[in-house]
Amino acid sequence: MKIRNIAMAMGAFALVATAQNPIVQTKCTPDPAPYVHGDTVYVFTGHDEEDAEYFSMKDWQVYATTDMVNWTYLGTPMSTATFKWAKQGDNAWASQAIERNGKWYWYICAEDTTCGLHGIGVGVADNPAGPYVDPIGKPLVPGNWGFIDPSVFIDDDGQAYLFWGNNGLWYCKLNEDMISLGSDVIPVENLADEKAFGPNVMKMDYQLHKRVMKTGYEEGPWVFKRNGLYYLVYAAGGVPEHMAYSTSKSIHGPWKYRGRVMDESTSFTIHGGSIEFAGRDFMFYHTADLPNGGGFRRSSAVEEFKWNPDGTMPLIPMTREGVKTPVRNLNPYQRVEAETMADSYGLQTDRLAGHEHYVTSIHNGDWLKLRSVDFGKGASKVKARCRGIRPGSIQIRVDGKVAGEVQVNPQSYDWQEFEAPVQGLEGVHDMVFIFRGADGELFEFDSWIME
Ligand code: FUB
Repeated sequence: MKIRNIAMAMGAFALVATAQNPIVQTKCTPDPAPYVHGDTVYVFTGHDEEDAEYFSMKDWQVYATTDMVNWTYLGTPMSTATFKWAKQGDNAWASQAIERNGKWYWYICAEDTTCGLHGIGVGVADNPAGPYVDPIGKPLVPGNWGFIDPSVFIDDDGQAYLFWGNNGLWYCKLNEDMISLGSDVIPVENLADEKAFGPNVMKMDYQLHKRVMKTGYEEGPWVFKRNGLYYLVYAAGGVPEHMAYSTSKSIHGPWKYRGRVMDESTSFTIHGGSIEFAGRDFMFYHTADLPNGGGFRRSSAVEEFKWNPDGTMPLIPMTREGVKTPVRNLNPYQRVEAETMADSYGLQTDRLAGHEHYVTSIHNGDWLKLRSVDFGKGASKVKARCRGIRPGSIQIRVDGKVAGEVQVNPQSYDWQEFEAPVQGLEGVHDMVFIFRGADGELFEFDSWIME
């Protein structure tokens, strides 16, 4: 994925200077499932391997933001190893998480080894970043054809529901414990009804190797309620998928097809979902838009949109620009995790569970960008926490000018703080850290703060 060339790195920086999508550049992040909790948006994603030529997915990741433009990696707290019943090291497909009574319930699909088909599982944690455990030690919904892509929803009366399905749509009630079913599994029978789920289309089925009639609904349900109406957003029309939606006055249907929400993405799948955050609305989806992206190397993206006054959803264009106006500015006088970034080139984040995360695989010319940093009346010093045995520096640039440069020479794998004076930093600006040093991997970077 990486092309280590300083001219290319700087060229890439110039080209993507205003790009917000994909929202994460350090890893592939398919099947984004956003969740608003207080002043934070969490996005739970899958993880396509960087070299995947077919679905190759082993674990699930979490990212968070408070401003919708700077994203913090919270780690990779669940993998197939969390679920003893699952095939290990593969088939860790789409997921969605929700908080209830202080516990986090993360519904995933993975291969149920008893039948070799995907089933639905649930991980539970006290914190969105984990650690997660499988509280039942078996699939919540045992494997069956098309049993992928769980979407969880809690209605106003407290009743929780789980929807899921590819080439089929099923749902059931969840008990209040969120880890047991509160009803039978109910199939939605009328997927071929065009008034319910949109046009049926003849499409190539890549598993059957022939053209087949596809229903409007394909996979990736995303269920929510707005102004008393239930919305079901889904990947539609076979592959390549677009995003469409249906609505209903009851969670039990009947569903009424309402139209397209997004056209086909650069990836042949388009899993996503919407949130309202800070009085604004955002739609998440995935694309193949990383430099090494592809249909099996997908990345989360987000667009802001406005609801139509009559409660219908607009057709939301996909952009590289993404969210133009941050929800709030970033405070550089509180410690900022190094793995918080709006954009980056070259460097990586760790692949760990737990709460300690850092930026690694830093090479000469790599950079990371933060948007909308509020320096207020002026910063005079920057401190950076780093470790490693290969020295280098972090150059701070704002509006193309060098504001300071931290020399980093830890000479050990213990975290140490390095500092440098900064100048000319007042008011609100985007800021870039450019990493410099000899060829090869440099130090690791944990966090920074300004004074
Ligand atoms: O990421 C694996 C599968 O691809 C998901 O479960 C589907 O929704 C599609 O995005």
